[in-house]
Amino acid sequence: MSSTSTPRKGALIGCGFFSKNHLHAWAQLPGAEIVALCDANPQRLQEASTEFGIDKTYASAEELFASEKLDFVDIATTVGSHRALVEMAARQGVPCICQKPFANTLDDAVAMIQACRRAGVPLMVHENFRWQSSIQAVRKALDQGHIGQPFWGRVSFRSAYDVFSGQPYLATEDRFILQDLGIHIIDIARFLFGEVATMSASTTRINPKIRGEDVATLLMKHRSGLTSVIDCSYATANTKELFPQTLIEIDGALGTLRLGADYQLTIHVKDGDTQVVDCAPPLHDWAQRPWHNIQDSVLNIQAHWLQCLSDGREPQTSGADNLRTLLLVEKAYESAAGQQKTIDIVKETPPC
Ligand code: NAD
Ligand code: 89Y
Repeated sequence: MSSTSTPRKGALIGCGFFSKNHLHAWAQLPGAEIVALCDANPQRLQEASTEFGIDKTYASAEELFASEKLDFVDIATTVGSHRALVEMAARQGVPCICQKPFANTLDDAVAMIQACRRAGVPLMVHENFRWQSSIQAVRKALDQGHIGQPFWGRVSFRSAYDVFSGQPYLATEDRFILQDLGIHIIDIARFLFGEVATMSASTTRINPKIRGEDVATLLMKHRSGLTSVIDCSYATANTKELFPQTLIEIDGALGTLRLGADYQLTIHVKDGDTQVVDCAPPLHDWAQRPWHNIQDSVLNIQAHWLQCLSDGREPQTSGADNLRTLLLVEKAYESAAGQQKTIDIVKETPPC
């Protein structure tokens, strides 16, 4: 859609902690206009309505769909409500974006994918980490072939940042870091290294005040032959707190890539140059450090959604694509519960 066309009319369901980022990003994108808000919590609904100047508000998705003619809906609720809301959007024929984690079970994910497919409506999971400026820079450097064929990679997220004050539900669920954060890191590994053939995992809980695991380490063999290590921790007090930065190491036949602290990407070519690229994200006028990296990726994924709607293309992280990430999360829990048993991911991929 060109910038002179009428913006697509969208509604946002779920006006909680993270939704402000969606709303700021939509306001920055000329191709969309959020015309209505929905939240079961009247106070949150009112606050978002006032802050973003969106007058039409609904206490339930049923009322929203009954009253508004929408070009898309953006679901920013927590995982327990996703299936009912996505299936409702599909019944109404409304294209939808759904926040991560997409589903609590693979069955729920498959049901949502099939409902949208049957209804012929596009579905994208809001898997935004791959849209961070630094992750895109790593992908570009790989594509440029500087380091030749990659054979080993590490994607790492280690922090002691207090995520529980903003998102208290993260402390009380049975599953924590893999389901909440590891899911992004696994998606980055798929984005950079391709699909996974086998995987094993170990998890542990260090923080006694939370219910789920806060440390996870995965060893994966990709179908290309590359080996990757994925490591995540919310129990790691580094000398410098880097939340929410993902660090990356990739070794290739001709050199190495290192995405280090503060978004500095070092590309070293064997017997050649070493180049350092600053891939820090822009600080939008609505963003706050240290979240600006994630906030910029929200803008980028929402722009991608609008572009895909205009082009009639499937979004990169469609429901069907995200099912592969979810499967890896599910199997990582299974492997960790079974003494790090190695799981054949190819055999386990659900038909969809
Ligand atoms: P939150 O609990 O602060 O907000 C969720 C809101 O949804 C609440 O206000 C709740 O009342 C509303 N809600 C729930 N079910 C509803 C329903 N059926 N109808 C209407 N309203 C309903 O949660 P949050 O911290 O904003 O997180 C939301 C989602 O965003 C989570 O899945 C979380 O994992 C995800 N998240 C993603 C990122 C990212 O970078 N992609 C970052 C943080 C959070
Ligand atoms: O919920 C998580 C996410 O998706 O990104 C970071 C986060 O907010 C806390 O781990």
